[in-house]
Amino acid sequence: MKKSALQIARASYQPKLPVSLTGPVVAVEGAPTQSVADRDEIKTLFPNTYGLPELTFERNPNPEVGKPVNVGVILSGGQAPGGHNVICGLFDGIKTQNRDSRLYGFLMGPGGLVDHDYVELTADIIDEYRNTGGFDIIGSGRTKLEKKEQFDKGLEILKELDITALVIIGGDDSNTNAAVLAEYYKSIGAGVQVIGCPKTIDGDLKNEVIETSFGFDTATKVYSELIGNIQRDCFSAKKYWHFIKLMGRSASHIALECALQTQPNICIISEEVEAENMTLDDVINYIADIVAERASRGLNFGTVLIPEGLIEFIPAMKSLIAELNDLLAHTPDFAAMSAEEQRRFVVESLSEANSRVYSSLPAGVARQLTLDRDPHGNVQVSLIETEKLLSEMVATRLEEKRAEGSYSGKFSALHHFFGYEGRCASPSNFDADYCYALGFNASCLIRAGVTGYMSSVRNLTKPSVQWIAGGIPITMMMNMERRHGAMKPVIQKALVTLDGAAFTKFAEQRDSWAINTEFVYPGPIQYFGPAEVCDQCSMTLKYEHAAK
Ligand code: FBP
Repeated sequence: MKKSALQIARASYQPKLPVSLTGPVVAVEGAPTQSVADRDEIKTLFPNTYGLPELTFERNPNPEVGKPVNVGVILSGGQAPGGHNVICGLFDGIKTQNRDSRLYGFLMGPGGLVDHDYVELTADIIDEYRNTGGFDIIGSGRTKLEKKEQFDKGLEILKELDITALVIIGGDDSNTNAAVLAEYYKSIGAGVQVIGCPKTIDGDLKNEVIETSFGFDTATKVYSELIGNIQRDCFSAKKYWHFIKLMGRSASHIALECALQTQPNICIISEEVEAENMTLDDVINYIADIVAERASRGLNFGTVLIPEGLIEFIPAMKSLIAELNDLLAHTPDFAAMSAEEQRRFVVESLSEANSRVYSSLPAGVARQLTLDRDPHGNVQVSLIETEKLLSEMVATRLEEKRAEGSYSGKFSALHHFFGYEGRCASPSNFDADYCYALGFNASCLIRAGVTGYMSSVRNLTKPSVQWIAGGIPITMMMNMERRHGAMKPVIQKALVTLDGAAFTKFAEQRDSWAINTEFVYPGPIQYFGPAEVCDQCSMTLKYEHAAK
């Protein structure tokens, strides 16, 4: 395969490991842990893997030679920059322990385990993928591993290949499944450890002990570059309002980080919309008022950042979607109905208030809310054109203002959606190092003999040699939530907190960004050059650390 000059140069980058992982390690146990909520239920559901201690790895002065181990690895869910480096780190880790160790990749996500679709990852293959973006080394998928039959079927191939540890690289849902699988294999004495790795560009798999998920850093840098480029064009031409939707199915971390990096005129944060109990009209008025104010100063241009998940956070929409989820989960023949029958069925079956909201939506958006959920039961918000919905409603509101005499500007809107552009980008130095460390660290968790743990690398605002490596019991991050119409144990999603350091920084400045034009142009990710350009972590991480 032909390679670009950057790919060739980048292949020889050697990711930096935390100093504790640069030689044999010993696992130091912390105190026993508890789940973040619903402790009795989680403890009952995970009798074998609940309450385990946190682990930290330190250099081992008296190492023993490691035995060879066969390990399986799965990439699960949406792509995130750095996934290949997790696998490279894992490969190098198990080979460092014993060169006869072997790594098998299950193909196209968790489905590969169930369908016995796999490839042995040899040094030749691994070397082709060092420091590259994408998940194409083994592919990814969204099959949900949740049934005993799937676990048993997977165990057959694990036994056949003599695999005694499985690493699942995924987001909150996939790591939830990893915890359930770990518990099951432990309960039947299967002799297979299960280790998770925190992946998602959305940045919503984080907590006190997992500082960030990998991929967030690179993806937000790519989007910020693009937003900066648009802002420079916008400031040059001075004639368009750009409505830019940004990925992040649920939490608004991506939009917030990009706002901090680029200083747009407007950025909507879904979590604030929910907390302030804002209606769709409130959001429209907020945007239209800023557009009108800028127009009164002769500024008929600007940028609006919109988080992909906004629609689900508008309280009336949230209640509608929750009822729809239950309704659809209990209506197996829904997919067989015609579009017209579906609409009538939904309107008649919903409660009065939700039925009214549903009927008031543009037909395309309403229909999207009833289409197939992803395997984890989520509405596929990336398919809803919120950026167009908002700009059309803003245009209507501005015409009302014009009629009232409070607006006399020009409003010409352009639309963008940034998501897929960033998910497979070549990992930033931060993600290249972080991912390699997460994978290498997973090999140490395997060596330590534990199961149901997530690979954890902390102290991330410091240079990578000072990072702290260890493991966190996944049950520690869990609570009970309603999914598919039933209560399920899941990893608690980290939403933007309105008293958090990143949001506070944004809120302090946004009124000034709205009226004055204070755009920042971050430019493309740099891989070679001064550390202050190449090795910076995300602003979210920086502000969150500074506040500790
Ligand atoms: P993960 O949570 O699996 O990392 O995926 C996140 C995401 O990139 C969201 O931002 C987006 O809504 C979704 O995946 C898109 O899914 P798909 O790749 O299936 O189109």
